[in-house]
Amino acid sequence: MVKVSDLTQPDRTMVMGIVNVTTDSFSDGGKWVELDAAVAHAHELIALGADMIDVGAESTRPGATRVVPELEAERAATLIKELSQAGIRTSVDTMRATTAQAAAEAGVDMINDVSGGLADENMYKVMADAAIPVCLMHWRTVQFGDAAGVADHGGDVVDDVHATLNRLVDNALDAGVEHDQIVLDPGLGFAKSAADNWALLQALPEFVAGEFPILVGASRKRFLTEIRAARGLDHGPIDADAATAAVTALSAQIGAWGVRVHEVAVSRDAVDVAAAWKKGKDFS
Ligand code: PMM
Repeated sequence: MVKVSDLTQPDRTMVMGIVNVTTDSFSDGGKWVELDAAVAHAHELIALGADMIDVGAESTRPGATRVVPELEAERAATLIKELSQAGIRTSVDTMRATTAQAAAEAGVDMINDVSGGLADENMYKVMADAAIPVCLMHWRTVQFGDAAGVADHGGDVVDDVHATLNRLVDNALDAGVEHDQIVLDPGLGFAKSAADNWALLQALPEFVAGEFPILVGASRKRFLTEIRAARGLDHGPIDADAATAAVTALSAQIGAWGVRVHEVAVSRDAVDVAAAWKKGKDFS
């Protein structure tokens, strides 16, 4: 049985590099769809300091159409098998139990479900049977698969995320997932306004002080591109890499378990800075 502690970095925040083998992810879609390119990109991210690779084979970007289940499972499992044989730790970013199952058979180390297990009635059982860590993310939506729009979080987004994550944890525990296999994620950008995202980041210390390790996924999201847009600068997803690294540094200082990022090098620098800062000593 693999536990979250097996993936935890002893003295610092864990850096998860993203490789999306999709045709339409909002920032890197289409680029890594060929297996060789995806494998090479994953190796590059590891060389730059990623601790594990999050493999996504279905985009959740607003307006995305869902990938045929068999194709998603095959794309994800093929890449995961290749990486796992090369000794690279992986997670699978999926809302489908069949894909999670295929990934588990291919040697994946963690199941990362942006629906928190709610999109597929078989997911919690697959998670429990796989006996590996799971990341349960907050996403309030009537229809999983499309992150468009801003959901009604009942007045206080922080309260809603706390309450919903608690419910997801209960679901997972009831299905047999172990307590020390659960990571939680507030789900930045998923049906949330920029104000919602900032409120959640402001509340990050509360989340980190809770019972479960916290993963932060801010990378290249629109609320970060808005910072440069407000100053009239270029503000494509890639232009948000510096803001992403700033979120990483602050999340690391607050004690987040991990960050999920596209541009690994700067975020790894940021977590190393936070670690050295905390210790008051260097890395030699
Ligand atoms: N964001 C995206 C996809 N998967 N998983 C977790 N746990 N947390 C996130 O914030 C998250 C995620 C969307 O970003 P992408 O399309 O660039 O992968």
